[in-house]
Amino acid sequence: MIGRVESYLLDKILKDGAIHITLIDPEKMSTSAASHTASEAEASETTAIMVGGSTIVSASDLDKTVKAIKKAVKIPVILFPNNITGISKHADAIWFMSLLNSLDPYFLIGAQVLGAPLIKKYGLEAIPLGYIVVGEGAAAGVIGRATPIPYEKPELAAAHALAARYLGMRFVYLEAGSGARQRVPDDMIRMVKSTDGGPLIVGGGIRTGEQVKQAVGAGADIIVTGTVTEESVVKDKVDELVKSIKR
Ligand code: 1GP
Repeated sequence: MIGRVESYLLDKILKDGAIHITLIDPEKMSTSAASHTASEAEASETTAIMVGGSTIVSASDLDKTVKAIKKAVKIPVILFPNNITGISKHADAIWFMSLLNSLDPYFLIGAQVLGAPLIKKYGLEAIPLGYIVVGEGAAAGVIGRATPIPYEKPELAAAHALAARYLGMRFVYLEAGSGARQRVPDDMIRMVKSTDGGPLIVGGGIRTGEQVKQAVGAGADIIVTGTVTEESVVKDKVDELVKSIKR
């Protein structure tokens, strides 16, 4: 069943061609910095806020951050969990994700089984997502015990994305890893999009409007950035990224 947040994302993609989402890692900033970042990003027309990070262990810190962000913005707050500690009742939705190229069954289905009853109890909207780690993979690759897909093997990424879609996952995420030196190559985005066709999220190592433009041109529907907003004046940077989608 498609919920309110998912419908909102799909409508925005339809209307604008592609969208930008701002990722906030509660471990990398204080609660007040997180709410400031979220409200600046909202003012620059980012579509939603994602909250998560590969090494989150404190559910209470996560709760505080999500609560503060919810107070600061009207756009949806979507959890991006690395584990069961990435679940907060204060969010609007959660990417209900499986790390498809993990060698560890815990990240394929184990954490999901543990987390599902809590998600139901909290009434969070669960949005099914196939998560695929590519290239260096960074912390997401290490923590998730992934065998990252090499950049020069786009057909493997396409096969993973197609399998995700056949399993009923409504979104696919190509993840180069937070702070990756090289973002997901356009060839890979293009091949995944032409093989599979469904909503495609791309993130990891994206830093400039020009890169956003190229990734969207190759077929990305949602661009996620985190690191670059931590390192820049949020409003100026998100303005640059969002404008390059809309242009
Ligand atoms: C990480 O894809 C996201 O999960 C965002 O990556 O921090 O490199 O923008 P960056």
